[in-house]
Amino acid sequence: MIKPVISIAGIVAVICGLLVAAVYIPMDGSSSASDLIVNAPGKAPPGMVWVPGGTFRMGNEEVLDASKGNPDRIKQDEVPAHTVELDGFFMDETPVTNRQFAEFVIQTGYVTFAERKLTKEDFAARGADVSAFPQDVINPGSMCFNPKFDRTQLRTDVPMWEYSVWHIVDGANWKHPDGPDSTIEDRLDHPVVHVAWEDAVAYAEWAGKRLPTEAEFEYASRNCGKNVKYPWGNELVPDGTVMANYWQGEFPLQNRNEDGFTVTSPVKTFPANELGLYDMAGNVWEWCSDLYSVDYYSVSPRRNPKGPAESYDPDMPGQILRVQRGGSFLCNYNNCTGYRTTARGRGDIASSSYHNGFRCVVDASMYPRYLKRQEELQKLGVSPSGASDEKVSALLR
Ligand SMILES: [Ca+2]
Ligand SMILES: [Ca+2]
Repeated sequence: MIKPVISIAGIVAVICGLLVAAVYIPMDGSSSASDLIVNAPGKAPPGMVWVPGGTFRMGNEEVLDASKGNPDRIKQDEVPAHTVELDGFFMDETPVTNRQFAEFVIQTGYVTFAERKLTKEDFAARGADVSAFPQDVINPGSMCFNPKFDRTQLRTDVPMWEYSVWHIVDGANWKHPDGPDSTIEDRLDHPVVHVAWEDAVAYAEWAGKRLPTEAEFEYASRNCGKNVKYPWGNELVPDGTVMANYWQGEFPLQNRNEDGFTVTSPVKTFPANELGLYDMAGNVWEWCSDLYSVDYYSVSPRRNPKGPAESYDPDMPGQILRVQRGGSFLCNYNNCTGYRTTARGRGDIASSSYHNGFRCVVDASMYPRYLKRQEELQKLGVSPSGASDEKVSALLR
């Protein structure tokens, strides 16, 4: 037997290239897929992989029919599926880790949203309705799971019920994920959490990168847009193997913890998808650049969609919402099923939480600028994998 030796990158390029050739059928003449960026503009930045451009059906192809039930908990915002053409881009292999975020903070002195003593005006400037705020100055803090939630009062049949088991913890932030008494020192290679959207953008700009668009995230998660329910295929637990960090059992009453993690897990604990991307499902929800609107898929442009001009969600009226993707360690079958490749999430820009992080991308147009930035950061002694244990300890002291 002769085993052909083909690199994973080669296979991916071929698969994605074929997909472009096979799927693209010009419909409206508004654009031509032949000029999509498929080939990488150069060597992949450290810790990133090239996602070749292509054409795919974004969203969920299922026709929602209440009489047939909805075991996957597909939401109305995932339909209609629609054709999207994307240029290629480099994507971080993993969510940004505490170690990487620490280096950013060491270099810049950046203070995250959750660490700031904010006023009503700060929240109002980010779209929040502050009329019900009890005081003018809001203590620094962030959203955590409330293990002491009232089980007798739990109702899971109302919209947004998940929030009833959350609470804001004073002093919770990226350095103290469970509250002031907790630390990241034993979680340096876990995704950073408690980052608001503006914190994620600040990091990305510093690194010479940007947040992915929602379309880029879904396309990459689905291995260049393949019709797969999960980044690893169509079965949630193939051969009994849990493939990502999510919640096994009935949320929020029972966590069987079959994957070994009740909160975040170190990145790369679970297998990568075909492109070499880790944690695209589960672990933490990841901020995207787009504003969120429930009905965006009906009006989304075909080429490189970047989201609506205004956010809209009838369940969260008046709030400015940005898309989050991929689901978190809290997602499970009776709750959000956010680990499905087409599942959409969203977050208020004036908020952060303990299951929410991000990763970055670099597209072809940014690549030359990125290389210059990478050189500058190298001169400052910044490693792409983040700060050393010693540097983080010094920062936390
Ligand atoms: Ca878990
Ligand atoms: Ca994730």
